[in-house]
Amino acid sequence: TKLMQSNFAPIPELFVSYESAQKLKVEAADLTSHDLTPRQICDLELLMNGGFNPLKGFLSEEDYNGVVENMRLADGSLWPMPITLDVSEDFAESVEIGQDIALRDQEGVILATMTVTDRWEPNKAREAEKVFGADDDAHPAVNYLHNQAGKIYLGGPVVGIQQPVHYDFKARRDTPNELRAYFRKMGWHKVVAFQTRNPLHRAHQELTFRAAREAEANLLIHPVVGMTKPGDVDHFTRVRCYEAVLDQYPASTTNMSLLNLAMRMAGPREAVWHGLIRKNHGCTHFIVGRDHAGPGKNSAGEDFYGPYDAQDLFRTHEEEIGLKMVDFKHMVYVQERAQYEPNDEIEDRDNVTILNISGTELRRRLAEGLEIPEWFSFPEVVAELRKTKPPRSKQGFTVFFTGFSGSGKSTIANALMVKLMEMGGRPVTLLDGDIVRKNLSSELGFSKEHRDLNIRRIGYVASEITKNGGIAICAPIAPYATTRRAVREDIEQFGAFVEVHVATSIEECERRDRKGLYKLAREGKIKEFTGISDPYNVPENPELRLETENTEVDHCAHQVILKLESMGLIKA
Ligand code: PPS
Repeated sequence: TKLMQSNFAPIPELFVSYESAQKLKVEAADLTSHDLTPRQICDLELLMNGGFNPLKGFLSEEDYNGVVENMRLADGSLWPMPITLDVSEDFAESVEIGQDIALRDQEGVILATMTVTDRWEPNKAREAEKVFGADDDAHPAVNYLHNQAGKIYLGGPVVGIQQPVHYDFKARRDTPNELRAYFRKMGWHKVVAFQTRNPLHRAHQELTFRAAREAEANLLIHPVVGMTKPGDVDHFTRVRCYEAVLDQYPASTTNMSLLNLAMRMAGPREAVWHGLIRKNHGCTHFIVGRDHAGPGKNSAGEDFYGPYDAQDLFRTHEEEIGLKMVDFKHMVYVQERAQYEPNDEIEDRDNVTILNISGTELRRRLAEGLEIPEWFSFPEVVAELRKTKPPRSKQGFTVFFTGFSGSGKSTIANALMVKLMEMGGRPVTLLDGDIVRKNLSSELGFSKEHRDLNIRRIGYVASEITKNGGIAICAPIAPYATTRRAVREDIEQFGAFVEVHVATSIEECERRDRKGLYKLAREGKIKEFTGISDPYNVPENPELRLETENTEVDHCAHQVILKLESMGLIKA
């Protein structure tokens, strides 16, 4: 095997000099501007600082086709991931080939200019199949491709003006050349990089120690802080966890640096891409684990890739990547020996106790506030995770009542609020239909568009309350199932969403007619009245359905309380 040595020489960046950048900034005021998406900002940062070397800009059509079809740029060099500037059709039509455009961040700060050499409509289904392995929206990057990315791609060389600004963990962010300079200064000739998007526990520490020992290399913990898999622990929490673990490593042999990469979860191709990126950052070795950058299950409930596909593809291209792979051993805890060992190397497995806590099990224990043993993780890491993810009984949540006007939503919601306030512990906000229409949606009527807007506003406020640990009780009619689902998705990022269908029949509501509105609706004096002259989609799978006829309000509210208890949201 060829001896790998870290490359100290700087790699090419796409930045112009400070003086030229100042000049360009002024000149660019007249250019057509593209506002970069968060993912494009991540891509641009690594394009400009050399992390994506040899790319000189967003891919041209020819390079794109080569990358999609056989992981190669038009000049033959290995590149597995399409780095593309997706834009809307309208924007694409507004630019001409050969034109320079300004690439701006979301505050309008100019980061780069790009000469548009290519504009095309990609075959997204093909891209999904070839790059991500299946045209299936259950894959986060395929979902992004179809449902978020613009229809048209623009390609062309980029001139870097400035790095995207980061306000967090500045001292821990390094460009490839900064890391190369660091390795040079420290005299590190071999460096093994560990890619991660998860908090580090004892098993990871053991495996990184082993990797460094095996490769006789220094260690770079290189976590991704750009974009990872939806639902991951946020990077702020993770970096605090990494900082805590870093104290457990010998300081002179290990470093940690944050990588502002937007991951695609593309398994094998992603592993090769990660390798090339680490090579650019001056590393010589790279740890590839089981199911590297795995996207989870496809829509049929199966894995997108085999557990070792990433290792296989990496191995095939190892020479060309220019980085040696250190393959991840699945580490498990052997109780009798009080240490971690590679699962496949335990010979006396029938005579020892092998312990392991999966990611799913860890999340369950955090959600339920259960013990996380010391053999599994570090107390500091567990403390950080518990702060971010308190047990469900301390998290915020939303109770969302839906039903006809006069069904009893408000009355039950009110009773529920009082009961929750009696218990105490979390602030409670009632977003009743009428209150919202007065304070948030006073200009709206009852067309489908207006009702949707009204419900989305309620959902937004409820999601903020939930995020901040409070209880939101919503009680609008919310007649459309798709809108309710959208609100559910907004809220479930932060806490539980409990849909309660107040199933009072339209006949009963009309019989009660508390506000006299049904009479007016029948007379045609109120148009688009839900249940009379406007639709109501009955919830198919609400967390709870309440029959109110012949049932006391108090009892209805109590049923909600019981539901919340059974979901672990409140303690009995
Ligand atoms: S929606 O569809 O969810 O936006 O409706 P919401 O904000 O809950 O408002 C419903 C209350 O407005 C009164 N109202 C009407 N309801 C339904 N259809 C029409 N056309 C209408 N016009 C006025 C009605 O009193 C509802 O109050 P609740 O508390 O539901 O009885």
